[in-house]
Amino acid sequence: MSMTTISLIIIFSTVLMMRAGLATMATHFKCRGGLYPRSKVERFPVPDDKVIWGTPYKEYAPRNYTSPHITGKPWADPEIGEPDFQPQWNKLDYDVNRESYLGEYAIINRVPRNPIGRTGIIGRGVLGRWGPNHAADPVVTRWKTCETGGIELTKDNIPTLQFVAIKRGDTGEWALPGGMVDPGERVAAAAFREFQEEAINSLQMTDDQRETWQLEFEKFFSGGEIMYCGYVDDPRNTDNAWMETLAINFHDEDGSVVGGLKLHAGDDAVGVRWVDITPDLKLYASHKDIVYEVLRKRLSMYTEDDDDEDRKKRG
Ligand code: RP5
Repeated sequence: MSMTTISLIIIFSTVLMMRAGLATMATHFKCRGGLYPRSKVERFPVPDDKVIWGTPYKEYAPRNYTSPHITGKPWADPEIGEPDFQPQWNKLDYDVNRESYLGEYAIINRVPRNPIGRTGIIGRGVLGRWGPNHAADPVVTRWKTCETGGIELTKDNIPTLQFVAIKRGDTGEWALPGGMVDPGERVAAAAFREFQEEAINSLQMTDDQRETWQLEFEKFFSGGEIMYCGYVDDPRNTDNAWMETLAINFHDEDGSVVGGLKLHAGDDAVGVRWVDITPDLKLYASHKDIVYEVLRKRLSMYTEDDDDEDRKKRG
């Protein structure tokens, strides 16, 4: 067996192991049990076999909790039943996207129902929108390099993919530098904006600095590839409000564009760094599944390019 074949086998079995996968993202692990974030509200216990709505759970009596902090916020919906609030569920409601990537969600007693199942709490918690709350997640990647500048290979001849992670101010967990899509905003634009705010601290830049940064990186950030769109197992989800995201991978194959980026945590982030994508990675919500998916795709493209002469010279 050639070295390339052995590497291929190791790469694919590594990825399979790491891929508890996107399937597990579409269920509740992090938004079930314990205290609801930033509150003293206990979620009603939901055993594994009672998550899906199709399984009867007569005793189910979740508390109703909507954080007082979201009341009146421009990014938050009013309460259901308020006379001026006539939401168009499952549609683009003027500039608020109330469509779910998962298809049509049910409206029960005038309130959207979480399409994945029970979370142990009703209301909106700290989420602004009833139903889907849309986010965008940039996954900025490069290959890990060695001192000579070439791609570093493990003893099994596998390259290590790195991505830009931020440390969230609210939970202290490492996460993708994503954020909410503003009403009317394009998702790709939101991903680029969030990266600038959280990983580059563009909010603290002068106008000139921002303009120079944008000129330099706009081309790179216009070439992203969608890697995932769908549900996020976010600890803030409730039975009536949940996170969905579109994750876009911006990959710097030879590390020449963003490889040398100066990272500065900004906005809601308290830390930022390049992180190796390894099997023991721990990330916020279901971000681990997203980065594993990016790794799977990048490694399969890397092996397709295995005969790339330039790369061999670089390595
Ligand atoms: C996650 O929450 C999304 O994947 C995205 O990373 C993030 C958006 O929420 P904020 O960071 O704006 O709180 O579900």
